[in-house]
Amino acid sequence: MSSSLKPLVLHAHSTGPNPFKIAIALELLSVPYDVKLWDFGDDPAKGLKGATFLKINENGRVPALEDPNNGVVSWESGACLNYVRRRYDPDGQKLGPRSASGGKPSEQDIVDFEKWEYFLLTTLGPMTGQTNWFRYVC
Ligand SMILES: N[C@@H](CCC(=O)N[C@@H](CS)C(=O)NCC(=O)O)C(=O)O
Repeated sequence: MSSSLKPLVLHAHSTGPNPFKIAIALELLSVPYDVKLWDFGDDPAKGLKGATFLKINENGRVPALEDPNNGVVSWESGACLNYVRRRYDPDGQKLGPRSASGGKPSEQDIVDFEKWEYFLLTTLGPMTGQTNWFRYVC
């Protein structure tokens, strides 16, 4: 990845698992990024529900991702991941979707990518989170 890129800012929480998905994608693509950690709660300067962070993500959750190279701000891990893919892996060489033959991905290749992406985002991630929460926290 070009060394002239300004580091992206990945907004995260020290124990929250969702921002890791974005960090993994950025690492895989060698895109430089800095992590900014926030607290849970509504502290105006440090909290996810505080005025400063709500200007970045009005939904008050991490991950959120800022790209100072073009001013794009994204949040929700799926939206962040898809932004990173489109912008920094436009041919899908590292993250996909890829075709087995090396040509342009077919509609089936794209669906095969998206079905696992959505399974991760809507099922595996949330269910794993609930299991950990109810087994270890409650
Ligand atoms: N569906 C969201 C979930 C985001 C989420 O719940 N993040 C947690 C940390 S991993 C959070 O910010 N929790 C704080 C809260 O819900 O107030 C995504 O995939 O980005």
